[in-house]
Amino acid sequence: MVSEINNKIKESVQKFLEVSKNKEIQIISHFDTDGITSATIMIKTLKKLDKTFSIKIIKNLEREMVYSLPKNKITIFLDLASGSLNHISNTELENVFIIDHHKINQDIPKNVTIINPELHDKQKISSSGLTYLFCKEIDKENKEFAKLAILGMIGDSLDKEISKLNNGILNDSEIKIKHGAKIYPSTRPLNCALEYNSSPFIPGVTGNVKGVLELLRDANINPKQKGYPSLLELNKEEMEKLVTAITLRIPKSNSEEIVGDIYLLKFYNKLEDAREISSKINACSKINNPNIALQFCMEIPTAKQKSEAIYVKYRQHIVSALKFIEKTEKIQGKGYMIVNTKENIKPTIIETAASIISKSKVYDNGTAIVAIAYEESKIKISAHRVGDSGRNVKQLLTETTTKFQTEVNGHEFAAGALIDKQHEEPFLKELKKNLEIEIVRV
Ligand SMILES: [Mn+2]
Repeated sequence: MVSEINNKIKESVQKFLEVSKNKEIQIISHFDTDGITSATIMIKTLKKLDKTFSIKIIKNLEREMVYSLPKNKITIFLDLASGSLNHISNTELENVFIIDHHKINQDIPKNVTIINPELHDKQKISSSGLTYLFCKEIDKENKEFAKLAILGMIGDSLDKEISKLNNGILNDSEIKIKHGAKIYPSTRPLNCALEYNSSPFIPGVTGNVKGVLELLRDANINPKQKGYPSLLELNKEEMEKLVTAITLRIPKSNSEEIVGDIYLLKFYNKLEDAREISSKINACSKINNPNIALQFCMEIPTAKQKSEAIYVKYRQHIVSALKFIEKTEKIQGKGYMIVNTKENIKPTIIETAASIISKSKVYDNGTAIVAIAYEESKIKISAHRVGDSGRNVKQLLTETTTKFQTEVNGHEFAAGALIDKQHEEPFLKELKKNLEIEIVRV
């Protein structure tokens, strides 16, 4: 049976091919892995069609930006814009295409063609997956881009949904799947993988060489002549022992968080762990430069070393940030933990570190984690909620920052804000007060 969204994709492709004849195209995509992979699929497809296009990678779609776009081009928004339809309906952009999976905030304006599962079956699929289906509808040969769709799925933490996709992406992608501990990269020696791995975050092991060696000893995995084996080289018994040793160090975890599918794909002609590639794209884009992330994603030779250098640094920053948070003084109470890292953690890293901590099983479900870092004359606040229920951290930050004139971004389980450093003390006071009075809603 052909699903509703498939029909929508077919229709949209027909319309796109019609209206884009002899017209320039502008692509605007999000700066995370899903956005970058979506953009790459689109760029490669348009190149094959010999179209003229430009590309912008952005963090947020701001009103001014939408207004500043040339009106007579074909505009394609990828992995964003579903929540900005109000801005788009007020512009005179002639032809807008949106491929996205975020929440839709209003009726679809006349100038917009939108592909979004929120309007159909609400299937959990990344924008890269949708962009892939769109581009494969343009040309079946575009099957070669399926692996990019998978990387985007992983980037958006939709790994568990990959095996449920019933639209051929997985088959098209020629990805190899293995089962085992989700420590990545599974292709490199285990001691290195464990030291820099942060999802799952293993207390006493992540970022701790001594802890890594102890864990490997407990699992009875010993170095061979050329060093420790990679995860992929383990036999069944060794894998089981490794999983047990990890589980013992994260007692509150459930097995799904430790064990799962490992995805292997060819990248720059080498078999690589998809989690590693996805994480590298994310790091390059967010920490350094979205252009390098795009070039890496397109497997352009000159981008390989550059991206590796950025990624190595990024992982070191993350690991030392986690170590710092583990050791430093925290403000803790019932259902919350506040950590003010001041100038010790880079503002570009704090959000990722807080997110890892919130997923780490070190804190109980429902706990609100608020991490703070200095960003020049401002302080950056990143709030996360552990698990599926508990405080709405966006609401918490919104209520706490009303006096300090700022905008809170995010959702109920992860939110962020930037306020002037002069408000640091009053903010912390207000935050503590709000955390103390708010009763966890079940
Ligand atoms: Mn996405």
